[in-house]
Amino acid sequence: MSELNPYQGIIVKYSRHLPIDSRFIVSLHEGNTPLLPAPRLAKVLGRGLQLYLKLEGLNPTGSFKDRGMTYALSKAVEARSKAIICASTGNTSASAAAYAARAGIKAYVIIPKGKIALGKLTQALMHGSKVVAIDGNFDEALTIVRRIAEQGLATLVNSINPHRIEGQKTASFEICESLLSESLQGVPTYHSLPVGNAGNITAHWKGYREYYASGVIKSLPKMIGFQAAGAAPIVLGKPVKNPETVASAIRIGNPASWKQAVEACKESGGFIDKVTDREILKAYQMVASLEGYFCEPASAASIAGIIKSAKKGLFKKGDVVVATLTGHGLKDPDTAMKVCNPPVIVKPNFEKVLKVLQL
Ligand code: AN7
Repeated sequence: MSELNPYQGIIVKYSRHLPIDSRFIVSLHEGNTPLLPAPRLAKVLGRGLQLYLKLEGLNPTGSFKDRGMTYALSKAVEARSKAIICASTGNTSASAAAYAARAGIKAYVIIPKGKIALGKLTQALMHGSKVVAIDGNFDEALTIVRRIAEQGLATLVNSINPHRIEGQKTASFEICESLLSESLQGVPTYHSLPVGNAGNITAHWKGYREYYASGVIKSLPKMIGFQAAGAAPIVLGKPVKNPETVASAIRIGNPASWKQAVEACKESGGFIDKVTDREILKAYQMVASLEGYFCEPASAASIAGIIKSAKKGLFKKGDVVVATLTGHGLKDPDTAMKVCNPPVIVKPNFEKVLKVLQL
């Protein structure tokens, strides 16, 4: 471990849980993200909730995907793979492209045409991946990618690759450690996540269970997941053929980890519910304006879900609630600009500026 840089990413930190020969580690020093208290937002929710935001947008490529990708790429390199492939609603492709660049191997990315936030597409292109946009949705892209991987042409790095789930579980480890350091017994009462392909909620539950089994924590959180109302197959109990939502990251109609996510919620005593685009956009603006952190729309589904659940009377006084903010807001400036008033344009004149500022 270097003295200048003691933190070297999740594989080094959690080597016992993520076994690999250190020669093969591909890392951008991901993880170690803040667990930020959100007192102003908590006050709006009432009931004396203790709300914390896990800022996964502060990972190197701006989303939680980096945790799974560092391990998936390291394992691909260990297996002497020369190329990786993924289907993506955006963040997976950005992360896969970055880690493939770091590893010096080729990345192939299949995306739904016109449905990827600009920042994410820019990342995939900048990192030198080969990007193909299909005139279809994420689920169709994943079907094609699976076939390519089955033919042995490239290593699949979507979350059906078990190494992705292994890496992503470290977010739960960090949350437990942060809460233990605040003498909160290390475990939230509820953990809220947005649900798309359902890999992340599956991974988090696995992480909590491992820490419980090894005695680090003495209880388990209830896992609560939220899909966008127009892309809510798990809530509806059947695949959605044409998923639609403003939260493009979770525009998924047939989640790969469907069964595991349902199990996680059931085992933990939680649930999966849906939130409307209007609720998502409201939560999106509230996080930014009340807490000073800018997340992407899909991430705000976790907060919209907490707001909806609070209204239904789910929480008790003193409950500790963690929401994962999965991706950074700067990835999707187009959606942000649509919900904000544009700046007023005036002549470079002192009085005119004062008047517009209403000062
Ligand atoms: C910001 O990038 O599926 O339930 O292809 O980017 O584990 O799928 C992204 C998913 C939540 C949902 N928040 O997580 C992809 C992709 C953000 C995301 C999710 C995604 P999963």
